[in-house]
Amino acid sequence: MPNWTAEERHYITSMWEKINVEEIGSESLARLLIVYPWTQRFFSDFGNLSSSSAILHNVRVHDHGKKVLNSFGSAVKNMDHIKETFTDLSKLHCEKLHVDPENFKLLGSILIIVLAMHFGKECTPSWQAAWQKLVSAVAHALTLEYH
Ligand code: HEG
Repeated sequence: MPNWTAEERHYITSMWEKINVEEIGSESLARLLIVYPWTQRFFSDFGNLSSSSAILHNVRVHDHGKKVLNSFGSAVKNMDHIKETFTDLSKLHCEKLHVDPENFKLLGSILIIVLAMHFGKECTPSWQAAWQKLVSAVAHALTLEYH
């Protein structure tokens, strides 16, 4: 797991405090489902996912996006113990949900794009480097219980 510089911790925690988890979480999950449509197969019981607008307005997508980003927030709060934080979720995604771990990376890059759209000029290259490191660490931690 990564070592964090004071600057990286700052970029991550200060932006996290400003994030509207429901808004950013639901937009990120909706974009994942729209941009990479094969990811829809994991959410076949979520109702209407037949168009971009259906996905963007789907209440189950909103709820789940919020849940995923809140869980992501536990990485922000436990930056020095990211592996341990995701042990149970890694087991769940492997054994019960059968999610291909490649998708964790896709969601991470989408989250960075959504943050960049919301926070604009605040998202400097150094900001991006710190967040990229965080989303990679989370994606990696989520793969550790895969077998
Ligand atoms: Mg996953 C459930 C977190 C990526 C598919 N995901 C969950 C849950 C959490 C979570 C907290 C609820 C677990 C529970 O009910 O105990 N997911 C999580 C994180 C990330 C991630 C932190 C990556 C950053 N998930 C992810 C991706 C997919 C996926 C990329 C598929 C493309 N997750 C998935 C599904 C469920 C969860 C299908 C069950 C949803 C349901 O039926 O409610």
